[in-house]
Amino acid sequence: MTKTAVRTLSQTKTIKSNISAKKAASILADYRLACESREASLLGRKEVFMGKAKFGIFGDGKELAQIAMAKVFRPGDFRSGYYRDQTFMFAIGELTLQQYFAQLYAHPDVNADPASAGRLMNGHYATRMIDENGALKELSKSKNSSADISPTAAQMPRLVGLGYASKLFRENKELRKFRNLSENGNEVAFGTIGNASTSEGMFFEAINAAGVLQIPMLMSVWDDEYGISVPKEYHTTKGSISKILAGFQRTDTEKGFEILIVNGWNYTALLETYETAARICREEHVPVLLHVNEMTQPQGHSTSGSHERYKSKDRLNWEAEYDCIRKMREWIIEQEISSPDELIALEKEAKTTAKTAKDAAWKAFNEGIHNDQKNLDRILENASASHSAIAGIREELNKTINPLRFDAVKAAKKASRLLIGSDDPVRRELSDWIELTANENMERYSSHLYSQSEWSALKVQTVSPLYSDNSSLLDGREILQACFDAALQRDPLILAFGEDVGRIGDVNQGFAGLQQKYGELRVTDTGIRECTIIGQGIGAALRGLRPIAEIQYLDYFLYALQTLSDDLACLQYRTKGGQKAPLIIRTRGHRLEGVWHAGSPIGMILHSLRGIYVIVPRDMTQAAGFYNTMLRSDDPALIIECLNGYRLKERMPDNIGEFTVPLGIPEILREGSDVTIVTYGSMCRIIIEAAEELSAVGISCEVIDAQTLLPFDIHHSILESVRKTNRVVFADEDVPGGASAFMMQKVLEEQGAYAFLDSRPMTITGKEHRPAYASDGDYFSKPNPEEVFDKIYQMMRESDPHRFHKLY
Ligand SMILES: Cc1ncc(C[n+]2csc(CCOP(=O)(O)OP(=O)(O)O)c2C)c(N)n1
Ligand SMILES: [Mg+2]
Repeated sequence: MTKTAVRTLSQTKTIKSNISAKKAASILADYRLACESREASLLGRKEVFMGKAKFGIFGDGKELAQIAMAKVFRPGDFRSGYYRDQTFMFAIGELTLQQYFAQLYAHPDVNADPASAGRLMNGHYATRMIDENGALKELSKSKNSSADISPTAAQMPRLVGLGYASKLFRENKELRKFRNLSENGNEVAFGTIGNASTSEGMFFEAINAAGVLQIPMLMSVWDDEYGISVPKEYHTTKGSISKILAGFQRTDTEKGFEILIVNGWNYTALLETYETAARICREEHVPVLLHVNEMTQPQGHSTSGSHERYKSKDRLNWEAEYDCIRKMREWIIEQEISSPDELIALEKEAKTTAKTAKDAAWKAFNEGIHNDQKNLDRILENASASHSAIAGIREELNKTINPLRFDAVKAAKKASRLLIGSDDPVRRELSDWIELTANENMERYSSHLYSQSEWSALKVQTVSPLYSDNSSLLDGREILQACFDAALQRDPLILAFGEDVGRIGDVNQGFAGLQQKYGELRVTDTGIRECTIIGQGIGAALRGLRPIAEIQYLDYFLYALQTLSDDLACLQYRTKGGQKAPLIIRTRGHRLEGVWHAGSPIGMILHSLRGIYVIVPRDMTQAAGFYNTMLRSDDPALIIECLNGYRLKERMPDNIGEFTVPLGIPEILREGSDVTIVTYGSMCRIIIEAAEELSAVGISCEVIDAQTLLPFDIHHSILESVRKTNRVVFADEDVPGGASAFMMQKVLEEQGAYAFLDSRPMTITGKEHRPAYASDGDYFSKPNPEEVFDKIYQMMRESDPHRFHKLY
């Protein structure tokens, strides 16, 4: 076959004459699955309209392509897809009809909804890749689906990483022994996306990255010509993604993609096309784009509306005629594989199967709620005789149709309020029920933001740095380089990549010489594509590798933020501990100069990345200790190095690859008795300088380096300092109300330090605008030692004007 043109494989073939009984059975099994899946979609929509579920989005119209895709999906393979893929998940045996409905109802039990334990809308698929202890399962033996998210095209960055891992497992001989993770990199990363979502920037970025990396990524575009109500002309130049990506087609002389086109209603062509696509991907490690055209949406986009509002009569008629199940049915009859009567019977069975599963899911969903409510009902019943108002509350609760958990909680709390001040023992019983239920619901709805396994970053053993008389004084960058060298030496699963990380060992030379030492697969340059650098890391980490993905400067972090926030930060949470990606994101920030080289939007990070630890080491020794900690844990972390610290001198610990710094433990850099100053990162040096000046006028500052912002001071040590000084200042380079406000909330509200304050708490921050350029721009935009001095002096003057006279 020529490699120069986009290809359309053969259209429906006649197999009437030579079809075997076995083949016929397999075709009918496929047809049955398609019918069951369709029934699930139809029933799902009804459940929403009956008020039993809140929202529904279904895979009808996409069934046959997904069955074809499932046939070539092998153990060890990975999917990164979107909400239309129910039929695929059924076909690979990783979703039952009952689980499908359990998710529709938001059943908060991992056994009922293994993908999300009721935490996500329906249509978000995932397999459980880690066991109940948090250990990775044998991923090379299971069929794996990475956990779906809702933002369109947001599955793309991660897909790059899933494919990239296969390349590493195949090409890096040191990884051969990890057969629990990969069989020689034979695994294909299957992506799915809707036609309209290909308009997103990250789709194009990911396609380009996959072409550059030459990874086994099989990208299917489900093309139904619409994105909700908006037709293809508004989404895609020339209305066709395969047409505009034709330039990616590989040729005999140039690497690229294989691009294949097939219609979504053509069963045999789909089977054949997927066979070809998977073979190319798996054997040759060449990415394939498979454009599946002429798909339909029999029920429209979702339960939010009906497509009759925006599709023409002609389009609706066409969709009815080209419905893939109808087309397959016609073909089965035409090929005499089965008779219309037999098919009617099969279709009836499919209806019953789907309905039975739906009923079972609904029953199980309600049973859990009912059991909780039963215990409360007993308490309310006991109280009813003596409290008629409680009898009313009970009656009201029992009358509620399809009650949810919150109905019982509301009733219990209402009843409790009626007993305020009473010594009736029912009050105690109600309180106990409320507390128990709150704990259970905490576990149901709020567990697993971070790892809860034995490898949690918070459980890594602390090992102090060791120094000897001849410990050398080196540039900060050399400390980091030695740490990375030791890590790469210690663990073949560790790798690092990013812009300029490979050949020159990053722009500040933390990896200097390490590509030469460990090879291009361990220390690697990438294109300028922050979002897919992160995706490359997420996918690789999901597959058991230990990537350090570098974002060159914190100022360019915004390109990566969406993927970090929507995908990585909530991964453990949204799967309730079913998946983990212990990715380390390395970047550098704080203190350089100018609008795009200043690096301090820490509030933005803290507000969007709960679920990722945020570490802000003040120097490179602390940074090395944090890398060592995180590389021994299974949590993801962002480590922000100080841009101006690479050439400052530090002493090299003798155990550079071994010592660890614990998370959430602030360090007192200078003891004092008048005011506690909480800061982090590069500001530590500025605050210390100011503290020295302040001590000359008799003000004693206690300077505390928070070290990590997520988690923040887990043992409340700052409270102890404030108890002593009775004054507190939070200082950083972020905007007013940014990370300083975060720290203030933690210390004053959470730790309760407000009770010990003699002065108004204060924040010292950068200006609201981005920092101006050059040294003066920096000085007047960000906190400087003089400003810190003045503000703290003024604070002291307010409390003791006789001792501290007017400054200016
Ligand atoms: C970033 C983002 N923008 C908007 C939405 C809302 N939305 C959900 S699905 C969808 C249309 C997607 O169409 P397409 O990719 O063609 O997939 P289809 O539903 O047609 O299979 C939109 C706009 C979203 N989920 N994410
Ligand atoms: Mg579409």
